[in-house]
Amino acid sequence: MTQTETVIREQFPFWQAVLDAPEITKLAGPHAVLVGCGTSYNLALSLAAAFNAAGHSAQAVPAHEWLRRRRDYAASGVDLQIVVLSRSGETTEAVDAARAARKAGDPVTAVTCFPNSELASLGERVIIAETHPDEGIVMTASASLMLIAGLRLAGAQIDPGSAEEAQSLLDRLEAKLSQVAERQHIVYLGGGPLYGIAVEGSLKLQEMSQVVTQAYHPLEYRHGPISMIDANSAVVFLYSDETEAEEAKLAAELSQKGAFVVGLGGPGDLSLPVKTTGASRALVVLPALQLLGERLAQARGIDTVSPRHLTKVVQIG
Ligand code: F1P
Repeated sequence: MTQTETVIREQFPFWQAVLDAPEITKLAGPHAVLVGCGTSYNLALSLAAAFNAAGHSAQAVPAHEWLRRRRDYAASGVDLQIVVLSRSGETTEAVDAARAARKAGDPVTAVTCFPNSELASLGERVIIAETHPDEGIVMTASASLMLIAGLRLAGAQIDPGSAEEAQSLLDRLEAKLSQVAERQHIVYLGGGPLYGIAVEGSLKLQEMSQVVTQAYHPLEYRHGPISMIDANSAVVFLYSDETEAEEAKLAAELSQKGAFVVGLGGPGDLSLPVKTTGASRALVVLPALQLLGERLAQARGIDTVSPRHLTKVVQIG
């Protein structure tokens, strides 16, 4: 088993510590701006939806956008706080966003995997999600762990069976991956809290195997991107329980146009039921998408421990 796969499979015992951590309580206070880069930004996208659904107004903004173009994302004079997500706690834009917020007097909550990081030193409130020690450049276990921390900050309900279902979904998907591995164009669709996870699934695959991917809110896909679909496409459909019926019609249309549709939580050429509903479905499907990235990389003979052009931390001098 590769190092990346080992970390993906061994992440579940780490989940429990973050699920149980007594210091992670629902965030109080004004509108929350969730910032991060790469995977951490994708988590922010998913979490902003979870915050809003749980009654706390929130938005996700890439760290550099927030740092340099704040006026384009929030009207001046509006009370807000920022939640900065960064596995390393050392990413330049994330750290600078936290520093700028402190200077502006906005409360900062830091979510990171490293207690001695620069980001941790800048947070008024610091949430540590300890990750698997062997995790490499590509974020896998840490993404799930920071998602759990964020869901708890949002006050979202996390289904107690989430870890068990995530593990079972990962195994069920793995058993049927060969038809996806043959395709060269992979599309991820998900709405609400699953949109950030769709973008994250798509990023994993790009990072791990340099496959051309797309990620959209489900019904947006009909409005142009559908022109890309042919027999070379696979679609990973992250169904929302509330909108499954209209999403299933789109899935059928995509299959009919030649795509191989993997339905997580709904119908498809391969359909894998998901019991967990609401925002915690985002958590349940994430490890399966991580393994999908790794398997597709393996099928292409790519070593995901040292992915092309990537480093574990992006620090801009
Ligand atoms: C974020 C990130 C990762 C990406 C790459 C570089 O890091 O962009 O998402 O995979 O390894 O770093 P962090 O701010 O969460 O540490």
